[in-house]
Amino acid sequence: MFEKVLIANRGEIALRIHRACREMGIHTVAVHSTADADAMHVRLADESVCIGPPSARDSYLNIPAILSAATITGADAIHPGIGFMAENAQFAEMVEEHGFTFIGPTPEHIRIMGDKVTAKRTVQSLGMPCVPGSDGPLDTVEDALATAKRIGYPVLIKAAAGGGGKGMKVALGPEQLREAYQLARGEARGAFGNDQVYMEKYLAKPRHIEIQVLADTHGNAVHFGERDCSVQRRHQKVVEEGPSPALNAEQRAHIGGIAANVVRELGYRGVGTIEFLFEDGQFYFIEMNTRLQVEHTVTEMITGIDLVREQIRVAAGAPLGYGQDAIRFQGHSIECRINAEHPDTFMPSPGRIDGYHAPGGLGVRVDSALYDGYRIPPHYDSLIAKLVVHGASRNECLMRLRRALEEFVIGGVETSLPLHRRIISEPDFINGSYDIHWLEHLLGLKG
Ligand code: MV4
Repeated sequence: MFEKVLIANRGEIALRIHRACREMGIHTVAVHSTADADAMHVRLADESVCIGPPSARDSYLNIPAILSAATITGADAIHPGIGFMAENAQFAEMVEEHGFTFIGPTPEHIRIMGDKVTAKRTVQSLGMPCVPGSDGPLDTVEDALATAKRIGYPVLIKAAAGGGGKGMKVALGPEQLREAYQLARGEARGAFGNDQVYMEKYLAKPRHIEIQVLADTHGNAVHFGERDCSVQRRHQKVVEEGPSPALNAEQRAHIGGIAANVVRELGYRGVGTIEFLFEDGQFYFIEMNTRLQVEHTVTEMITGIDLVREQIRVAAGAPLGYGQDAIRFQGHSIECRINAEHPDTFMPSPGRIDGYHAPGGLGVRVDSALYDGYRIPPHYDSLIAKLVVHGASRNECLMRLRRALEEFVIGGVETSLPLHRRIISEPDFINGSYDIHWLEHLLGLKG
């Protein structure tokens, strides 16, 4: 096992990784920008290294600075956390070249899944159900028109280098498609330096359901069930829950079995998330994320398994040591992502925390690096806390979440706490009847 892990991240996720390391007897190294000198992840780590100025580009994305910090502190392994370096194949490669272990998949697997066309081809060939669409990239507008004729309108043009919704264009008919095709290519070139696009049948009202997977380096792979992440705004997840109110045990075992099988066949290692659209009882693969996710906590609450610990164990070469049968799903969990942002405009609200009280009690977990007097820097994303609640049933979970949101006090900055109190009081949310457009409709962003 590793003796020392460098955590190449900040905020609540750096703290989350530090906690797993501590419980495994592993020493931790924090890295931080000058803006994060007083951050909780820096305070708690055994050692810390300043890696640059506030701008993420010059600090948390500064590969030479991170590798130098690992060298001077004698770390064995580097955990990239979420965002920043987590899905950067070149970083993973350089980490290994410098003699450290990258706590994550191989650079090859990161690369395959980073190109959405290659990802889809690869998993489809291994039996994954995918959205009907083009067989690879679209080379010409004629190619696009012929594919749309075959699969039927409406269609969606997506960027191969995209993901997370960037550079998507819907077309309802051939006229619109000509325009959407050119627009999508131009936007993709501008945003990613890669104008490759592909086509899918457009699903109008799907849910976003994702399967958590884990594989070791000995040919074992399991799934940990699903999370329903349909409650989102502008591709930012707001509330996640597991199990999905839309699935039964049979559907879960079916898609989970396929997901575990695909990662086993791929020779994948580490944790991963396979994202699906779910409509009319059917699953359609859209993307695979080759990293830990913010909402991994929901899965931890219903399985009782520490996913960061598992991630570190398999990176060190340990076998899983259990099979699918050992993974049991108990009760229900809901996570609220709490951002420092204005309730009406959703603009970031950095500043000094003045008055902080986190809820507690049975079944209540708060993952946050906040403390009273902490200054939220304006340079990074606005996630400041995750409130994750567990209950024996979905109803118990909702009742507990309501009281936890009542207790939560974060003074000094604007937060999304009021939005969460509103969401969980909505009859549609209480009934579990929502799709990926539900929150934006509620907020009046769409017709
Ligand atoms: C889709 C879709 C409808 N049909 N693909 C957006 C993010 C990217 N990961 C995939 N996305 C979508 N792909 C087909 N064929 C609708 C979306 C989509 C979406 C998906 C998941 C969560 C939120 C979303 C919000 C808008 C659109």
